[in-house]
Amino acid sequence: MARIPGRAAARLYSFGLWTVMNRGADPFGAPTRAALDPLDAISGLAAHGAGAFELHAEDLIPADSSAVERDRLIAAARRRMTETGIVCDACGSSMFWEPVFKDGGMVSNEARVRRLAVERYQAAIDVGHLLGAPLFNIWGGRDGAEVDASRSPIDALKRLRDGFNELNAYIARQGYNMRLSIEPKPNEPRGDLYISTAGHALAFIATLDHPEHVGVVLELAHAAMAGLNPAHEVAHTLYAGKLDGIHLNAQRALRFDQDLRFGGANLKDAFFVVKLLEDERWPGPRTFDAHPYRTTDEKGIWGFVEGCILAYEILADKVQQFNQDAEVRQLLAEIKRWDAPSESDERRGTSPGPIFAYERLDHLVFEILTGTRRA
Ligand code: XLS
Ligand code: MG
Repeated sequence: MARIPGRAAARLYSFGLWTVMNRGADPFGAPTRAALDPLDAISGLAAHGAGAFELHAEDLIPADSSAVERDRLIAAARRRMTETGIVCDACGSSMFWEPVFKDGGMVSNEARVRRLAVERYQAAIDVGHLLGAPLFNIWGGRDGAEVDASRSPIDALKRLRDGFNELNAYIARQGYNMRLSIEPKPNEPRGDLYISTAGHALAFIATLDHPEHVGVVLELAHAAMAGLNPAHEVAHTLYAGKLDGIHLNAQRALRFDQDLRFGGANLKDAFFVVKLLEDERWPGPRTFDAHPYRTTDEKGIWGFVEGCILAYEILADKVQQFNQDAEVRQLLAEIKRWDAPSESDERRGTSPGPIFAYERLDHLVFEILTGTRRA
């Protein structure tokens, strides 16, 4: 739980281990920070306000580790978790990083690589289970096309369907108490991914053998990369009862994956996502998936962590302020009045209807967000 001095510890905040282990590299520059040990990432997160963490199995256990090494690292992580009280809320795999998966994992044109991808996911699912993760989240970072002539997108979707069905069957066979989720994203950064938005993910899930076991992890930056309204993306997954996780960060629209700290861009979008999660009392962890700036040093990482959490807390306070503001309430009540049919409706026919006070309402959001509202 959040342990930042002076702030309530009411919400469960989570970070991907890869966020604090990120070394500041980007497509045009080498790392600017030393590598952080995954066990220190776990303790550091616990000490700086996070109550949970998410990981790629490979963040903790390098891909070529022996079984003995794997067990040793899992035992060490579990010890850190017991010592600090932090829990693991989701696991995944970063196989997309490795050259063998350059043409995709479960969509690769090589049957051998597709098999390897499923086996790697199964091994990562085992790691998640041993760390107590209730969710296995798949972001298929290479499951897209740089060259559309290379395969039919329908074949790619069928391969993904078969892969997800097999993973679901594996979880059931093992008796794990774990759901699967898909994290959509439009591109990475040169290939177009097949499962690009919340809508794609929801439609795809409906084609699986057990759609009831599969949900969506929605990332704000991914919605912004597609030029979409992140709050509407979150709303679709909530409406479908499928929001299994949220990745909070910031991103300017239609750019490559920036993964800016939460609050680092598009304040209003962030506000309306927080408003939705808070108003709907969504019970899941508030997970951050962002990278400290390239100019941040090893110590600065913890300021990044606290900053993301504080940004959420501040926006949650703003949501409360908005919901309690007398003028906002009055304007919303006036709008609501028109929701019920009335006897005069027939007389009004197709007249253009009332002038809603949207200009004022929108300005009030601005005043609340900028801290200039005096009410
Ligand atoms: C990348 C994704 C990734 C997932 C976890 O863009 O956001 O970090 O969240 O694999
Ligand atoms: Mg993410």
